Amino acid sequence: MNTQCKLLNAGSVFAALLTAMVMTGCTPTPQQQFAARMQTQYGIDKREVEAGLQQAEKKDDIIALMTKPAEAVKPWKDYAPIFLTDARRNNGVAFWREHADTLAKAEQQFGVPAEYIVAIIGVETNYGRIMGKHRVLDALNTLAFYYPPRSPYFTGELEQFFVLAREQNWDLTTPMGSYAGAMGMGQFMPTSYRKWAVDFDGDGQVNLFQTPADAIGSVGNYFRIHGWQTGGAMMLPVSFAAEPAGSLLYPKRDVAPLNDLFAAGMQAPVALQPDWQAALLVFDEADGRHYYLGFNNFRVITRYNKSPLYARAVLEFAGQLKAAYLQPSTATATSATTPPANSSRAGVGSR
Ligand SMILES: [Ca+2]
Repeated sequence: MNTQCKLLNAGSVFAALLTAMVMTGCTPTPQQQFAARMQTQYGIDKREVEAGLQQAEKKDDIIALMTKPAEAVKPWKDYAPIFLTDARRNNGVAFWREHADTLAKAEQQFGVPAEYIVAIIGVETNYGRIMGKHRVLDALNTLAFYYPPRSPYFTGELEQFFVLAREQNWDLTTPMGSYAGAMGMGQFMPTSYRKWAVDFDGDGQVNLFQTPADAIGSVGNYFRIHGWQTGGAMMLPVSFAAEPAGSLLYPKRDVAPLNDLFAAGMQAPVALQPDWQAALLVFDEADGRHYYLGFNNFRVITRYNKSPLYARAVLEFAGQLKAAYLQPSTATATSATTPPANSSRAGVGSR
């Protein structure tokens, strides 16, 4: 018991005036509690953790950015042009050509076609061009301690960041990332970095910031771990005579047998078995509202970022990349008239 606590217990006449100080002295701050937990659970000296946290800054701009993620407000017709640009596609084809052997190896090892891995790295960071301008320590510190709606999640990520930094021998203040703390070419959160990032070039380090091979292998491994089925269906347009109930739409209704959708009047352009499984998606396109089935692999992409808009952008971009990769003369011919990459946004880091 410290001196201030003794004063309070002794009933000192000054006790009331000292209450605020006493409370500070007797009750550990959230940061002190965090540091104590890091020592107990991970064996990292709490004084080191407290010293690390003292280097962290609270960033009000990060809290502002968290309140309105782009994909929460934009319909597909406005969302798609942000990611599906000629410039990004040409960058993707160049990335694919440069790392063709590594992508082929990843496809063989994880069962994920190259175009999906190239699409993810393109949508996330435009092939390492935009990996985030925030110190990861600041981002996670801000969201763990000063953003109550997501505090439990980001406190967990801050814990994993301290452990990751120790494992990777990083200075805590060095890694840069998105405003949510996602890092590297594939924008991995600390938990994902520790669990699923792989050393795919075999140099003994897992470096998602500077080693494309590690980023490629890590995205492939992430998809495989989250249930990617090689050759599985992705998305299929369907229609309804009358607007289906909202309870049938993803994510309220997840991937499930199609019986209830057929019962609601769903019509598909190909024959589907009622016991096949898919989620029902809706997108507001330029010519109105359209429905689609999203199959297992579509949902796997949403494990990278939960937004169906994001998953569709990855899916369509992958198709464009593959077509351009197989027809190199077309990609070259359009490059002279393409606009610059239109994105200031790194991944928001749900993975
Ligand atoms: Ca490596």
